[in-house]
Amino acid sequence: MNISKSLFKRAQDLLPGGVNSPVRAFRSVGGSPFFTERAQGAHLFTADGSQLIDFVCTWGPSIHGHNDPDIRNAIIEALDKGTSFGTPNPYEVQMAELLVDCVPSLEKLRMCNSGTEATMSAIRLARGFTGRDKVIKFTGCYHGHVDSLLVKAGSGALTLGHPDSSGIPAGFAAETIVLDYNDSAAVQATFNEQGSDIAAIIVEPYPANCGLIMPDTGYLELLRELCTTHNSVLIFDEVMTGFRVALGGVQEIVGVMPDLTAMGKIIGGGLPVGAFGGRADIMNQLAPLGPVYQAGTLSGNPLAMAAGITALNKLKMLQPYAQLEYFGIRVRDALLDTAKSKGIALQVPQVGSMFALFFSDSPVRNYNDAVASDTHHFKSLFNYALSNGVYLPPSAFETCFMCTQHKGEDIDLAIEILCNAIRAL
Ligand code: KE4
Repeated sequence: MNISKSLFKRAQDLLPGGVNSPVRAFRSVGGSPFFTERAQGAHLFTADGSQLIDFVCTWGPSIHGHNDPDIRNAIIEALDKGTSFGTPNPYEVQMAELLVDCVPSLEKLRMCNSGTEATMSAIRLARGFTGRDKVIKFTGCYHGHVDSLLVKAGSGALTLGHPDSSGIPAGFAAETIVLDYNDSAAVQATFNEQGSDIAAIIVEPYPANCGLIMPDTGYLELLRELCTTHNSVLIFDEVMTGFRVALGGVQEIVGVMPDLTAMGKIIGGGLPVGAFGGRADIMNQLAPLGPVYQAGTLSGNPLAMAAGITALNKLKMLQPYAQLEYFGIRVRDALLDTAKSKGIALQVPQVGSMFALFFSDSPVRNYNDAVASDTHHFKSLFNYALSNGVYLPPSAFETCFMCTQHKGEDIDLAIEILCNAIRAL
């Protein structure tokens, strides 16, 4: 850990907290972060010479495993033609056709450079389309560091104890209505009182930024019904779940069609990317057609498009979702069985290759349940696992990811180490 420690010291002199994204700083799990030298398949190789089985998968993008050879070759092939043109390029059309083919609700879309840009643009578009200002979000959901959405946010904001970021003008936050996820009465009452002022609901259909939370039966359908009745825009933030839980994301699984969808992560194949799209009548409000402005120097960048096209085509060809579900269930059941044998209260919500760990007596249905879980147990488990070669997200308020390369001895070894971590509590 000496090389990582010296790198971290240099980093801290120049980067706030020594990181370019807060959750990487290990602030809630103690110690200092390792630095990654390279990554391959299900493994990270640290600057200190350690090999780790990775359950973060760079926060979701590497569903095919790190440094996938097909994605690499696609990037190299694109690179031979240049890195950025600032003009339309053929890859953008191919990507757009792929996304519309994969995601049920997409009629039109626009590429951008991060999930944050995608949700920020979708919110602006919904406000421009409806002429309304209010937006509903849900406590614990994280939609990137968008000013108006950093209110009771999850992920790193929650991890570091600042779910309401400073630096957000009160006027911005005043336009954001924050409700508890899975509270049907609250969202119904809010629309009854002020439905004609509500531009949009933005929701992670499966919230995965305060651990992993699943919707109550009928909840997503209720959000759809309320938006339809009140002419508000339903935005699914599928930056994390898109192409992860199914090729068409949560909307394919539950059959609830949002008006707009925010996307990111997997569709960039590991390079910077975001996208938002949905109903053509809404998307056509975007410049240069309509009055809602949105732009980006590197939007549709050929390298990122080439990487994302390959990642998506590989998902279409392989359809790895049954395999990923099998991996997720194996880990979930092993952890639950071990915790039960030790008399430890553990919940392991799991969907496909996503799972979370809540040390809690009862299932976690919302933010309050999540923050009431035992984060000290999580910290102990995280550090035991890391010291034995398994890297979990460095926060109790994140979600674990697996990839198609978590197979054979890797998954067996990881399960053994995670179960030993529970036994050591
Ligand atoms: P980015 O701007 O980080 O590309 O995407 C923001 C975003 C939007 N919506 C959802 C549902 C997200 O999960 C994210 C980003 N996810 C976090 C992990 N929980 C990224 C990791 C980080 O912030 O370093």
